[in-house]
Amino acid sequence: MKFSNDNEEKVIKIKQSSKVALHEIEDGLGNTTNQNSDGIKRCVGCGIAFQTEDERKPGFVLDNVRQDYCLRCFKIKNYGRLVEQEINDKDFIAILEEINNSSSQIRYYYVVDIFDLPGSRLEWLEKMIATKEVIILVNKIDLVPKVVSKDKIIAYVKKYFGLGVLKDAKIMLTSSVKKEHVFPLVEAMKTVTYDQYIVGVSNAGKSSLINACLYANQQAPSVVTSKYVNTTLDKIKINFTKENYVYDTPGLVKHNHIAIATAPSYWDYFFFQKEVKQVTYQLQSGQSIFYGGVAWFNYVGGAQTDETGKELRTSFHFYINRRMPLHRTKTDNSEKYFRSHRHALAPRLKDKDAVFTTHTFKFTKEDNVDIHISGLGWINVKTFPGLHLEVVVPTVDNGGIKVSLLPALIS
Ligand SMILES: Nc1nc2c(ncn2[C@@H]2O[C@H](COP(=O)(O)OP(=O)(O)O)[C@@H](O)[C@H]2O)c(=O)[nH]1
Ligand SMILES: [Mg+2]
Repeated sequence: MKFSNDNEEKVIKIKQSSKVALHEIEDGLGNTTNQNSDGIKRCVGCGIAFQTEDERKPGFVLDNVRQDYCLRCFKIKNYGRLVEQEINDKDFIAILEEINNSSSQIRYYYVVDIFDLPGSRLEWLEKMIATKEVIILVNKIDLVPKVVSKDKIIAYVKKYFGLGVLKDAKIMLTSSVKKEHVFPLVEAMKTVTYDQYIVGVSNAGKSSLINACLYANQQAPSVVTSKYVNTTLDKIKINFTKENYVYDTPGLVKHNHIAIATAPSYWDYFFFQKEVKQVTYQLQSGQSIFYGGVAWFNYVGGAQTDETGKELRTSFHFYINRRMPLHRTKTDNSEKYFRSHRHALAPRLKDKDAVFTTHTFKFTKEDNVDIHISGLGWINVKTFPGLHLEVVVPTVDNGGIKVSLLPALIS
């Protein structure tokens, strides 16, 4: 639906004047964020305190008494609109530090995204929460191809966290779109009567999980979720029973995720709802594969040969978002190809003069590995001595797009 500016104002005003229905919620149950005894009414969508003074600032509402959602959440929820906010990392870190210091007995649910495992980890957050009880929620498990067993994923994640501060944390697989992965979480949450917080990077799916838990518990899902970052602005209190509650929290923006190098209109290519797609290429050295117009992969060299000295092709399995177009080209031409096609390619980079960082992988033995590119999925390959690969990603601030080498998930 499209509105002109004038109309849009009008529609929003009319609609916003009717109270958003949270009628399934009894007093003290469900999303209780705006039923605080301290008197400050908060948005049930993002947790921010309401204000009626400045429309450009977080928490603005037209009618403080009758509305449950701030105008920003109302727009995201009903029109899928992105509304820019002046919120920065410092505010988020302050909220999380305050939480951590608030009590000695806290249970954290640390949410990581299975499609972006390395990119959804935050070292400082892991250090902070490690002093308390932690359950790692490996989320968006619906994205993993069904052939991969749950036990295998758990063993994989356990090994991945095995060397870090969270090595003893319990691991649960979750997905807000699969009931069987929501019920065990609600049950786990309902057994605890001390403070519980759901934490993790922005877009890991924290708020969607809370909503799924509310729904599974026959309460009204009310927290606002979106493909944009900074959707949740402050903590949101959810009561599953009268004695028992969990807080949703804001997530830190992933500065190392490819989405930040593109305009928000392309974010469907990076945050999505369907199982990942596997695309296999049999490549010769000197060939490259492009991810739309945002990054590319080079098979530089080291190819094996047959008895006659002829080069053997190597299989590369790309695990990607279904919407992501891949194109094959010659490595020699790759940067030129990118520069000449950048206007025609989708998704494309915001910065037309983008500079690139090359990640080099040289293998000395046989192995089965995944190269993860934060936001683009992973490339699986069986390595051999001499194999030389590169991943070329746009250079962004804060250390750039995360590219990491992990043992293979699917073998
Ligand atoms: N496929 C899939 N997508 C999810 C899941 N949970 C969340 N998402 C998507 O991930 C994006 C971020 O979700 P949101 O709940 O707002 O994340 P938050 O920032 O951690 O609260 C949205 O586009 C959601 O639709 C899930 O379990 N499976
Ligand atoms: Mg959220």
